[in-house]
Amino acid sequence: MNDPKPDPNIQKWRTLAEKEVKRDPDTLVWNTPEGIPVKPLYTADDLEGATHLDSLPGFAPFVRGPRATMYAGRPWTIRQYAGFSTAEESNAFYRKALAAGQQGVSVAFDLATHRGYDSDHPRVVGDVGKAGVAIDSVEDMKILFEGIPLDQISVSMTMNGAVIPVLANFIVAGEEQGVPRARLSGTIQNDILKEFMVRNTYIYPPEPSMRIIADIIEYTSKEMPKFNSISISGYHMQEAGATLVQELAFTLADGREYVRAALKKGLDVDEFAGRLSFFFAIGMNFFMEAAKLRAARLLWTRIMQEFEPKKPSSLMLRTHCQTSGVSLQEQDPYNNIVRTAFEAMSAALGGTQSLHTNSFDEAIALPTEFSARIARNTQLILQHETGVTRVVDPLAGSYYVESLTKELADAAWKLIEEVEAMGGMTRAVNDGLPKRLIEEAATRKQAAIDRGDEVIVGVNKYRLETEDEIDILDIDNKAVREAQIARIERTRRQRDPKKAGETLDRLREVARSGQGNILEAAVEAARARATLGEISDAMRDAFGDHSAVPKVVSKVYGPAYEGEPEYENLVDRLDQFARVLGSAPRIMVAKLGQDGHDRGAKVIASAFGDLGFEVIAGPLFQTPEEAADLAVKSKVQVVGMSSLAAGHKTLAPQLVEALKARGADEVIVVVGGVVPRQDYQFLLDHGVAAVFGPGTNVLDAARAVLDLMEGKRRNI
Ligand code: MLC
Ligand code: 5AD
Repeated sequence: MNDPKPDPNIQKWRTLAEKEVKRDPDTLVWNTPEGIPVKPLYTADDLEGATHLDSLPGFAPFVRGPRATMYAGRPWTIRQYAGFSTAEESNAFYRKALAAGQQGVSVAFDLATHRGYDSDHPRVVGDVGKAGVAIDSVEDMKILFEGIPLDQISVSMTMNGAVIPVLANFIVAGEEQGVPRARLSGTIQNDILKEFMVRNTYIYPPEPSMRIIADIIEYTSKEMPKFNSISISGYHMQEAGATLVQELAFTLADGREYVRAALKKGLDVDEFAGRLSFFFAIGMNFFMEAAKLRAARLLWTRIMQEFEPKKPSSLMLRTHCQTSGVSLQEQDPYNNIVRTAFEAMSAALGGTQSLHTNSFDEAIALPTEFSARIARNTQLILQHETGVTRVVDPLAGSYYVESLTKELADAAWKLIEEVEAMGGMTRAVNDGLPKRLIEEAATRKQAAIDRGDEVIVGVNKYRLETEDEIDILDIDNKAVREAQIARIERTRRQRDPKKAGETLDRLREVARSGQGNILEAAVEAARARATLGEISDAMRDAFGDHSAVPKVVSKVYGPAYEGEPEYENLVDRLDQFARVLGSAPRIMVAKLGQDGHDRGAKVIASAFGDLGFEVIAGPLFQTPEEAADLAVKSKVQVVGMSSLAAGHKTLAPQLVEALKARGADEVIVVVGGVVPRQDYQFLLDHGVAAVFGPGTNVLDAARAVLDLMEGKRRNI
């Protein structure tokens, strides 16, 4: 647009455009959060410098797709992520879904399992069976896959922290189902770097965590040729607020780091590179998301060429995608079906190999059978009715999409090079750079939504006067926990204790000494019915636990509101209140239980800090008692508990009680996050002063907290 020697035809267009909109057409440029200016018109001129345009699908650099025929030969796998309650209930859910058109299984584990705790551990009382299925030993794993032929159906398991016991249990469950490990097909997420950045279900410190990954790649490349050893994930970065450029760059840089870790084990690159897989989020920026997948394939080929593989498949990026959870809203939730359908179409146009479409009740609770059916059918309709599968890479040649592909690739490459200059992704993660950049982007996005610059239909515009309640899935967490504890006790009673003990000792030794393969040792322990918690603890003995000190970004939310009376008034009110109080009002943002989803907590902490609160960011994974201790020690007036993993009904009342027990009844407790409206009254009856559901404007929340502090108890 700012071409010094504009093409005469473009000049004509500009003149006409100006007449049409009665202003300079440059004002129509949309500056995306990625820093990419999206123009109203793209032409052949925009393709200058793009070197990928002649490539063909199935050939490096795979911009047009990893397969020659893509969906014309075989559509993507409809792979819905699911899991809740017990192995029995999740198994029944999978079998029904497979009978109704789903093509692959994808297991969501509960947070106790993620963090390496058995269901009987005191730290996980609120988490068992809530956000996924509880798995404590091979016995649970066998039930999970009963009647699902593991030599025919591929299984994805989203597991990172407790990846060793979970994969070991899966291998043994397959074996006992009559399927040797060489015939198991599927994927294990096994991507720890993004856990340290955003997802937070880590257990051990970074260094031993990287060894675990290398050991898994080594084991699977030798023993499980049909199994994808890793799913290098950007999904959670976008969920945590990352821009698409950040998602792209950090994911590919993570991938490069894992390749290096595997090479350090002495593996040949062609032994394992073809079984590395990826996972991206697909949000609402329709064309840019499709372009992102094309750019990802281009860049991955570039990265892998450095390692000089011989097999073309070693250069190939294959990916799973999931539609975006954060793009879905609690308000007017049926709109989410529409959002998800657009996102799914974008993933298909980008050339994904496998796809999960979210359910419309995403922002409220886990999917019900009904919402899961609509989500699955969204993909079935896309595959069977729209014709998108008939042609490979139908967006190719679009001036806009090709130009976006190049711009995204260039911008991401720049960031990848920055990470490289820091010494690679493990170093960058240790330094905290990616986390900080993502949290800044998340805070900026929240400000854009709160200000209404970014429109969300039914939330900050076109909001309904009244919202109908929808049916939700509620898990009876107490019953699940009791059933799990009974099964753990039975397993322990029936096993050979000597054998279990010996295999655990051997595992501990392999972990400690650095000699031998950890997964191989864990398979023996799983076979001897050592539990997930015991296997994780044996490794804890060797590696220790990782704990992170929460850091909060500042001066991002505030400056975005600079000069707005609404913001300035609130700052003034807080200032006056601080003068009455004699110091800034103090709020602690708490994360309880094993719920590591901290985007919301971090954004609140950051924005409240800018407004004038003194914010104490509590560490992750606290028990209610630990949180109460910190609140008392920090002399806060308010504790804001952020809950995204459905533990609120157990944990919030316990927090209120713990504060009372410490004589801190005056501390106001508020709860924010994914809390269904059905639960509000329960929380209010149990001493919670206010509940802030999804989609709450941060300034509204701050005003409400201030009102409460000023003694006006009210609910919003
Ligand atoms: C594919 N095939 C073809 C073909 N297309 N053959 C002929 N012609 C074509 N056009 C072949 C492939 O080579 C392969 O065989 C087989 O068909 C299956 O195809 P695929 O493309 O490999 O698909 P799939 O098995 O589904 O694997 C996709 C994947 C994998 C590589 C991306 O890693 C995967 O399934 N990932 C899913 C990850 C996931 O669900 N994660 C959930 C995260 S949820 P062969 O023999 O070559 O294998 C989460 C949320 C949270 O993380 O935070 O909790
Ligand atoms: N069942 C189905 N979907 C789930 N998600 C998380 N846990 C489950 C589960 N148990 C989905 C949601 C969320 C994303 C991380 O994965 O869409 O946003």
